[in-house]
Amino acid sequence: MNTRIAPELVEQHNRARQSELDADYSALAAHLQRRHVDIEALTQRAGQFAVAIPSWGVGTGGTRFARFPGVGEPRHVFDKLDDCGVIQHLTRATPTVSLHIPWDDADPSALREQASSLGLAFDAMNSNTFQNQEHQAYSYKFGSLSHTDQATREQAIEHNIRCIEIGKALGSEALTVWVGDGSNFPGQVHMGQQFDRYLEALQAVYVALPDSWQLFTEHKMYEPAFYSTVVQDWGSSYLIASELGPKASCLVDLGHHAPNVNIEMIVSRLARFGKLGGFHFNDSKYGDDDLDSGSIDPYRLFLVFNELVDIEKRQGSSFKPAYMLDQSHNVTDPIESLMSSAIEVQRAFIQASLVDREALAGYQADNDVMMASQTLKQAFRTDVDPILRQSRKQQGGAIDPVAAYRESGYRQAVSTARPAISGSSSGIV
Ligand code: AFD
Ligand code: MN
Ligand code: MN
Repeated sequence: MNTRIAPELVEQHNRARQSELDADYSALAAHLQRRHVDIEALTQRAGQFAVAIPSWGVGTGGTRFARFPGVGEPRHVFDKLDDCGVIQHLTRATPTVSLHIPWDDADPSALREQASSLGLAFDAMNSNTFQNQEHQAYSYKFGSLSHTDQATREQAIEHNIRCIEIGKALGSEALTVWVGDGSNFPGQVHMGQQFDRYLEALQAVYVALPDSWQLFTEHKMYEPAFYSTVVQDWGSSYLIASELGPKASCLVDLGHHAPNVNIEMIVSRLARFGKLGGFHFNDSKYGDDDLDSGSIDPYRLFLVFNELVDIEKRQGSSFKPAYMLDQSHNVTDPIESLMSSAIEVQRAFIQASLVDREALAGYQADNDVMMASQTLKQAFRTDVDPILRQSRKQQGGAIDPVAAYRESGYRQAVSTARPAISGSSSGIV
């Protein structure tokens, strides 16, 4: 079965939208020219933007109550790669895939071959010690890298080292470590000793990292542990990354903070001390909701990118945090959600690139609060969609990826080859 989108379909799709795009693009070019902004430079910049797709994001997600499978869901990692290939083909903003082990365990050379045939490469590897795996000797019920039992900690260390080995064979260059370790009741654990055990165990993983690799430590305030977590916040994450050494840095998942926390301030702090490693983009209303990026609070996403663009201007091209999506798609087609999320993140990046930083610095120096705030708003209010559409079209993507995907009938086509996964597998992916 052909699991690719035909290039002719995309060409036809684009032809039908060409004149509308031309009109919108020249109108925006004229508008930006009045602001002394070169639209072509921005379109180039949009073309350089990339965000990784989480392999687990192409399957339908669920909650602890239920999971409602969609049609034609990927059965295994090779199907997942096919879906990621579609997302990249249509958006041209997602050239890499982030794998989760053991969910995506498969022959590395077969994975590499399929990925490259789809124009994809591999991003950060993700270890999984928040679930028990088949045939494992020790349970993670009471923790993994921070467990009170040494043999359990060693098992978790071994798993992480295995993820590095697989990643080396795939051409990945980073390991993201997120653990469910923590406690559910006051008094359940000695919080200081638990953190010490975690640090010692992660150090053993760190020494196994190749020189060119990075280790990302991902914090999360709660869930599955509901009283305390061992990597609770960006402060703990920063301490871990500092203790480990220069190859370790912090990963900021937008959903992993207390409500209303100022995430852009965290971004600024971590970058200032060289420990901002990367992101898991998503959006949330109440907790770690894993909703589509930019679907709830696009201004917050913009403000995060406002910091990132500012840091990039100061630090130059050496500043390259890893961008990944981490979402759970429970009620939408995951391919549609991932395409529109990648575009939302790219949009925030381009809007943030529009901020008149010289003017902003002047207003800040003069304590002109209103004009400083208006300077950000002016960039945020600019409809940069023609730039994103133009960039996609120039690179062989679709002007409107969701529409092109629906026109292709991809989901229906793969559903015959991918029968529904039987059994009720509830749970968050
Ligand atoms: C978790 C974390 C972490 C993990 C993922 C797995 O965000 O990134 O890899 O979800 O589903 O909540
Ligand atoms: Mn995450
Ligand atoms: Mn999460």
